[in-house]
Amino acid sequence: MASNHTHHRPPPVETQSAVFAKVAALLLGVLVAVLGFLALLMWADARESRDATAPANSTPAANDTTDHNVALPLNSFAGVVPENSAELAVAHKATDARLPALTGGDLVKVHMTLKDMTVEIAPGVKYNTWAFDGHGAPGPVVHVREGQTVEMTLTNGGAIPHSIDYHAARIAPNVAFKDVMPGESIKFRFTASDPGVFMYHCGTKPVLAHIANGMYGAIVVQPKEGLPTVDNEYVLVGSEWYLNGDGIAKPASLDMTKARARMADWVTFNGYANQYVTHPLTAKPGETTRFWVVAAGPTNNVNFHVVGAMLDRAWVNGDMKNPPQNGVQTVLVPAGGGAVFDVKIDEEGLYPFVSHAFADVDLGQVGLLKVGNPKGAMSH
Ligand SMILES: [Cu+2]
Repeated sequence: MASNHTHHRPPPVETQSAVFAKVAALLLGVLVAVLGFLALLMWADARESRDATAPANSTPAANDTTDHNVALPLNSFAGVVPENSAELAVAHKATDARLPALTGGDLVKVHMTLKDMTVEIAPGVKYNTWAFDGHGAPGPVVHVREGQTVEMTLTNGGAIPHSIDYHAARIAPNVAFKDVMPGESIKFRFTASDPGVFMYHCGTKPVLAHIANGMYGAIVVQPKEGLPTVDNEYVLVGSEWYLNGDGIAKPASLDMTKARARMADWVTFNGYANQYVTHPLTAKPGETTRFWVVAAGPTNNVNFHVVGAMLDRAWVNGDMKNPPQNGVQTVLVPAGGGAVFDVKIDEEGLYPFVSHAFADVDLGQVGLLKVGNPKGAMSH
């Protein structure tokens, strides 16, 4: 009876916990094995995606984007220009900032050809861009009216895959914004259903490199019912440049490490440092000037401000379905965003327009609105 009793007695506590310990050890072993395997998979995946961010071919410019050198300090070429930079600035033909005219009809055909080209981004400073044939960086301003259909044809005349992403489009990006191989073209249509000013850019990975190399521009969509009539309309695309050399003796290319570190060498309106200081935009006293501003980045915002004036009407974020703000000093245009500003100036003078993040002014993101013919103003 006693043995029976013993037999039927539940195992002693010690035995139970020993079994539990064995099971736990076994489970732990399995867990470690599974985690180890997962870690291996993640490592392989990371390796693969890192390789995938590298462009397919190996042009020198493309190689720069795979440079994983993160040694500090990074070399800055901010403000480095040749001795004759003042003459070069005067000789440089400023990008025409005037808003191009609208075209009639329901369909607006736009054809852009991408091209690897060397451009000047500051006086005597050359840079190897991936940009737009006939324009450099930024690309051409597209100007349409709300409701018009845009038929976009993109031809890739560059050496690696590129694409075009329109922020003004409601469209499946995997179809319309897909990569276009060198020598090939893509065509797609979208209806400009939202008024404002929008960025377009290459969306091929790594996007940071493609935008930093000059693949961006602006599309203006006029609201159907129109905006108040103004006297002058200018388009300003803000962007910054990250250089692997000073670009003077030989053209600079992208320094991807500096782009990641947000360490710009030059910051510009319409692709060239200080160009509208040397060649000011113009208005007459009493006129209203409209600025269509896009911050292309790749990373920097534009904190738009006109010194000595007010933003009389500010369509913040390019929102035209609501009334504009009135009499404001500075408005943030976020990277990848746009905004529209009407500025009425009565008094003759030189009025700087800036990004009020002054590190960017220091690197070239400043221009002048010359109102009337103020004394001491440059004649050109
Ligand atoms: Cu691209």
